[in-house]
Amino acid sequence: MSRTHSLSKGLFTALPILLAGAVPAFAHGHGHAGQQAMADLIDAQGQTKGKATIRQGKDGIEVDVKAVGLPAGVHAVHVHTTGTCTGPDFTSAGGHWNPEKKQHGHDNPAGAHMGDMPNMTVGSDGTGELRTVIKGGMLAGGATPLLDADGAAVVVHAAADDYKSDPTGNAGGRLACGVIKAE
Ligand SMILES: [Cu+2]
Repeated sequence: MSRTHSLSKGLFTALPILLAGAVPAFAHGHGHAGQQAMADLIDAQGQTKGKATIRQGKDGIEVDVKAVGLPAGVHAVHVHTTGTCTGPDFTSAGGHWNPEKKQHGHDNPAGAHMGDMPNMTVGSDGTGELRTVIKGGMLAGGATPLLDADGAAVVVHAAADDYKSDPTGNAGGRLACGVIKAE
């Protein structure tokens, strides 16, 4: 009788410690406040074209773009400097996010913009995915956060980025745009 009692008491003592140990793993998987964001991509007609998920990782900003309903082919994808997507041309999103005042493109000796990302290949089914890391980028906090006063946007272009032509990479028009919103 007294043996059973002390055993269950020991279990209840251990429970808060087990729960406390589980909290950091849970918080990491779901992002901290201000450390995760998303963007709904829309086209010139306001139709949904997929979404982007954006997280703060330890090496930079992790971007995962899942696009739907786009023309097959290779498309440039960038983070642009202003969080406004006004169709049909989406010039409202401004140029590429470029807090370090560099030139465009990873193949440009004077590059690259922080918002420069690899091209995304869209298949014949109209879907494409781009997963990349913007090295050294900060979503919030720091000297040049992505989510500053005027926000930022993800833009998918009509053509491929040549990774060197300043300032646009010859990427053509803006097919889809998504305002990045903190979650
Ligand atoms: Cu762009």
